Amino acid sequence: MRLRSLLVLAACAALVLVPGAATAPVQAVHLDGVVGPGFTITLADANGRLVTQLDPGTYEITVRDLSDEHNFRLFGPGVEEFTQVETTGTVTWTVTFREGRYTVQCDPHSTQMFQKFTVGNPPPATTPKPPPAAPTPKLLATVGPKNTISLRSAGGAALRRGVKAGTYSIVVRDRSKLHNFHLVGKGVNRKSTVAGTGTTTWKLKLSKGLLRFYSDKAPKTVKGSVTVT
Ligand SMILES: [Cu+2]
Repeated sequence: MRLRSLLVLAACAALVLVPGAATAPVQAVHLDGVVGPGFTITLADANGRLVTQLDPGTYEITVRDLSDEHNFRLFGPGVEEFTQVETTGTVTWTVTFREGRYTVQCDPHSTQMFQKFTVGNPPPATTPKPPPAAPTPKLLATVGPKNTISLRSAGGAALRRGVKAGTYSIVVRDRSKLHNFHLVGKGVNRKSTVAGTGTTTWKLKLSKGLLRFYSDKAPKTVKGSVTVT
């Protein structure tokens, strides 16, 4: 027992005393990349585990490109390495990863053949939010109560300068049992019923041109128009 301890101690002392041992470069961690022969691409560590997170540092990566219709690309902060699509073969890259996000992908099939991993602890990836969809502008269509008809802005203003082409929610208020609201324009032909009253909303696409509206009971007198620009 004592002898063995002494031997271990001696061995340790010998290691420490090896000239240059303290300054020898740190061995690069080895990783394995494979693409093909089918639609698969992987980057794994020495134990065969898919790489999801690594420490910053230098890595030696052996890539086997097994397909002439796929390639292996590795990119991220400070790193851009790739094999050719048309060729197969094995290549070894020495790369230095720093904190950030890295991607392995096949370029022709980058949406289905990829693997992402982080190095260090980068801040969470932020996906820019799409701008909120603009609300559909409203127009107010009114017929009645007497022999009146109008198409106005949502706020009730007259549309003297017309309206811009686009999709609108048109709130139709039919307040007369004698008239209806009939809207006619390029690609538009909608009407409420003459006898009925009430409020409905039409979602319509208004194209450039003249937009006419009238009561089918009195189209010559109960009428109006707005220009779509
Ligand atoms: Cu591919």
